[in-house]
Amino acid sequence: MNYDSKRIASVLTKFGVAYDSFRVETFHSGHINSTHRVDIRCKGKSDSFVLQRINTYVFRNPIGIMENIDKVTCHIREKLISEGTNPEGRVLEFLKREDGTNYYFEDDANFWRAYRYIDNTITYDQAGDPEVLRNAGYSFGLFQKQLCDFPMSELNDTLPDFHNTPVRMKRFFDACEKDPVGRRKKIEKEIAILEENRPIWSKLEEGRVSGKLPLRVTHNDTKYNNILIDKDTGEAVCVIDLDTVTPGLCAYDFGDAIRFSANSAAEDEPDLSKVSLDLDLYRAFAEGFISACKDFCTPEELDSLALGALTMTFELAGRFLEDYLLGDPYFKTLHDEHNLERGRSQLALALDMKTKFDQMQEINRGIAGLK
Ligand code: GN1
Ligand code: MG
Repeated sequence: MNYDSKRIASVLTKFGVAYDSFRVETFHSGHINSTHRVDIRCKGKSDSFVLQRINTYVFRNPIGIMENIDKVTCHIREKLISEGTNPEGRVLEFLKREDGTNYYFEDDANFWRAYRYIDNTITYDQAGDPEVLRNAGYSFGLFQKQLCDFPMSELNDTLPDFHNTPVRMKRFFDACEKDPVGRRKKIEKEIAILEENRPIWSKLEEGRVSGKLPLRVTHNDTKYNNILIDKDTGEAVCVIDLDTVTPGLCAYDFGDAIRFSANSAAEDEPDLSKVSLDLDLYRAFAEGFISACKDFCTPEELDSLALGALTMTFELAGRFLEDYLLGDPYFKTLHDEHNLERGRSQLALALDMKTKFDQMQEINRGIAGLK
C-alpha cells in the first residue's frame, strides 16, 4: 500500500509532534516494513523523525514487539549512562503517545511507530571499506554485550523459532511438497543441494538443544544496513531495526552479518559467478565482533561463529526459496523471480563458504585466542 506524504506526516501528530511544514523521504532497503524519514519545521525550528508502518503479516504480535523494544532500549540507555556515555544518538529513542504507548494502532493493516532520526548518519547496503565494517562488527558485538545481563524471561516470544534452521527448512520442504503455485519445477537442483547439506545446517541447533551453546539476547537481523554509520568518522553509532530482538545464539548475529556484508556481491545478485565470501571483509567484521564479545562468550560459542555464517546463509536460501514457492507473501519483491534469484544467490554463497570454512575458523580462532 502506498501512502501520500501528507498522510504519513499526519501520523506523526498522533505521537504529539506538531509542524507547520514537512518533507517526507521513503527508504527502500528493508524487505518487510515501510520506512519514511519525516523532516518537519515548527515555529522556525527543524526536527527529523523516522516513521515506520509495521508489516503485520510478518509481525503478528506488534504490541509484544514494541514492549520488547521499550525494555531493551531502556536497558541500553541506562547502561550507557552508568558508563558515563551520553546515550543520545547511541540507542534508538521511540516517541511515546499521551497514553504512554510507543505505537499507534490505527487498524489491523496500519500499525505505526516513530523514533528520532539520528543526524549525520548513513546506512550501507554493501560493505566497501573494511575499516567501517570492523566498526560495524564491534557495534553488533557490543549490542549483545550491553544486553548480556538483561533478564531474558522479560521478553515476549514474538518470533518463535526465528533462526531455528531445521524448523525453517521443514517449512521449505513442506512448501516443496505442496507446491501451491506450481513453481517447484524451477528449483529441483536447489532442493537437492539443501537436502544434501542437512548435516551442516542442523548442527548449530543441535548445539542449542544440547545446552552447549547458551541463549543470549540477540538482534537476529544484523544486516549491514541495520546499523547507522557516522558520515564523517565511519564509526558505527547505533544499531537499528530492533523488531527481531529475542533470545538467540551469538552465532546468529555473527552469521547473519557475514552472510550479508562479507558477500562480494549483493544479496540478490543473479550472476552467481560474482557471488563469493570475501575473506578480507570476513576478517574485518570478525575482528570487530569478536573483540566486543570475547570477554563474555564461552570458547564453544566463539568457536561456533563460523558455523553460524554457513547456517544463516543456508537458512536464508531456504527462506527465500520457500517464499518463492508460496507466491512471495513474505518478502517485498521487485519482480516475479526476485525470491528465486535471492535464494539461488544465497545458496551459491553458502557453497563458497563451505570451501572456505577452515580459513574462516582459523581467522576466528586467531582473533579469539583459541587453539
Ligand atoms: C528481512 O527487514 P529486513 O530487510 O531488515 C528479514 C530478515 C532477513 C532479511 C534478508 C523480520 O530483514 O530475517 O534476513 O530480510 N526480517 C524478517 O535480507 O523476516
Ligand atoms: Mg528487519
